[in-house]
Amino acid sequence: MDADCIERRENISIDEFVECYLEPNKPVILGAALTQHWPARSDWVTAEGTPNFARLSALYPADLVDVADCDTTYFSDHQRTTMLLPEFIEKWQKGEQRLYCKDWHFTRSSSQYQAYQPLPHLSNDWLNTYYEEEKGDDYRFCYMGGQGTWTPFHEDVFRSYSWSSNICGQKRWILVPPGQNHLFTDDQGNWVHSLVDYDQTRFPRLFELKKFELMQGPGETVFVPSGWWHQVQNIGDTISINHNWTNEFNLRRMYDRLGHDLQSVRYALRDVTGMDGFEDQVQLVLGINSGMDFCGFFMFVKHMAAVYLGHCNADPRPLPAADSEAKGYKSARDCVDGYFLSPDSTHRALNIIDAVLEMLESDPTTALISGDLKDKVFDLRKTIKQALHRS
Ligand SMILES: O=C(O)CCC(=O)C(=O)O
Ligand SMILES: [Fe+2]
Repeated sequence: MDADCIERRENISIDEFVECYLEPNKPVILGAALTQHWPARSDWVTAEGTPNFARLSALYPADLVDVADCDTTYFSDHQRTTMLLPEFIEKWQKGEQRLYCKDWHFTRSSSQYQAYQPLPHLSNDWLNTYYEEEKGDDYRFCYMGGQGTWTPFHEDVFRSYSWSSNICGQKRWILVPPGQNHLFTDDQGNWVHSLVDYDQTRFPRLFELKKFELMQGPGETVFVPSGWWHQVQNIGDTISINHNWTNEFNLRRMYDRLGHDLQSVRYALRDVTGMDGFEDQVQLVLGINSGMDFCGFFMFVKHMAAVYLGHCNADPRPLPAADSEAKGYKSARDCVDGYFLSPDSTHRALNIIDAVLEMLESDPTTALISGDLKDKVFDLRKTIKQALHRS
């Protein structure tokens, strides 16, 4: 595939983003002007455009961060250690190893100031709304590392979308559209660690892979669609802010992924298929492996359905104040742009929720597991239908 055929958009309305990229699940690079006003883009960076090491250490002196050694392999990832952020920054400056600070939940500790705000186009974020409100957790990260640090080939959790904005530096991305797992999976069911350095005897058909490559410059944002595998390499000292996120447009994909993972667990436990409580054991393992079982998925959907049912019954929430200097972080729900709260958007979201719940309700697994999941799904669908009918 052409090396540079991922579109770059400098100026794009939310409507156009939804129509051309979010709904069709297509990648896009959003222009640097959109992040220009983020405090992180000036506070974390020197006038020369390099990381402001001293400032970062001063802002986050006590944060424990996960640091990957990019010259090692640990299952599908690199080996990782934990250290204080200033310790990592010191090692980074020395540059003796390719160390990469990853998945740092920097918004948790920093109540000092709002370093950024998700672009309005990317603000319809059910994953962070749910995790923040129900689990006290989040999928908001910062990544920092020097020349050649990289993230191995992977697909994101829950078949979520990701967005990644460069605060400074550049990233080289390889993006692989869904449906090609057979080309990058070996006889043992393991996927390839790196698309640029691999054993051809283990992955003889990898050369057939359809893929896109792109360079992401300072300030630019990459939208990674749902189910697109990717590998990322930093060019020079690079810092990025990344979110995993989901919404109505990939809810079906999220559900399909759960069904696929369920089949893998069933297969792994095939020797004990007939035992008492087998389906509950499968759910237990599914929850551990995939981060969510069927009931967990339902709780997630129910939470978001309640948000939209609230919109049907009351005035839409006012637009969030555009005050990026505000102290403390805005909740995921408060970042959602008004575009996604309109009556049309609310109807669309509830209709999609109902369609996915219909699949969950009629899935044989739903009736097999203990508890009354099927009844709960039925009841929620009834409430949604009534609300859709009323409004
Ligand atoms: O920037 C990186 O190293 C990895 C980013 C990534 O995998 C993502 O945003 O989903
Ligand atoms: Fe990723």
